[in-house]
Amino acid sequence: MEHSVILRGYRYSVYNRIARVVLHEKGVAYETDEIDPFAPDVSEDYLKRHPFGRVPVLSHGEFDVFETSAISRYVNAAFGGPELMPAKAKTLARVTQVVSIVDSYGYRPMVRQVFAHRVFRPAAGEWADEAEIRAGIDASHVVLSALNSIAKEGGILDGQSFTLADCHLAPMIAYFVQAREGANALKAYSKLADWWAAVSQRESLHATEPGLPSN
Ligand SMILES: N[C@@H](CCC(=O)N[C@@H](CS)C(=O)NCC(=O)O)C(=O)O
Repeated sequence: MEHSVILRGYRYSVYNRIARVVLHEKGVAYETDEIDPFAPDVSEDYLKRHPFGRVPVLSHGEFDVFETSAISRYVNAAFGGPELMPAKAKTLARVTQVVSIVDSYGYRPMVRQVFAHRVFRPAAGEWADEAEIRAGIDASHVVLSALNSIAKEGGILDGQSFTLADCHLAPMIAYFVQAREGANALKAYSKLADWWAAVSQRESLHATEPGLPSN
């Protein structure tokens, strides 16, 4: 009997979307369990699966895994479909580097500051802070520059190959460029902008578009 796959997460979460892109690219059928990690009443059951109370968690039968980079590697290894991790050591290092850059240095400025304050919070009818947007754009430049250097080197982020680097980066950039300041900032990094022009057309991104809240 096949074990069920359940993605437990919040529809607007960029990390949730990363996991969805990976599942989609691998052709894995899955159910969703909607969990809002910002709600005051996250259930005890969920906190047993994710003691830090973040999203997402992937459940495959009895097996639960949290941390999106672990989820994406697990899905890539456990299921058929296209291989999303390169075999060559140096290319593999670049993929893991991009996943880590996005997580450690990109998420906060690009998503929590720029996208949240310019796009999401206004859509949800919440107060937004221009200073957060400015600080987020300032901090994003070093991230975009580092990613652009990796794209320039070739091998990954070239719009033709497709790896977990694309799966992790694309949902972040998709949110970032919804802010006009984000879209303008990306233009200065031409290899990355070319990559985004190609990758934003992928079926997996269209299929996982989360939309915005309406207030
Ligand atoms: N390191 C975690 C980060 C996940 C994360 O931060 N998710 C956000 C939503 S995009 C969240 O759950 N935030 C809830 C909070 O900050 O309390 C991962 O890779 O899964």
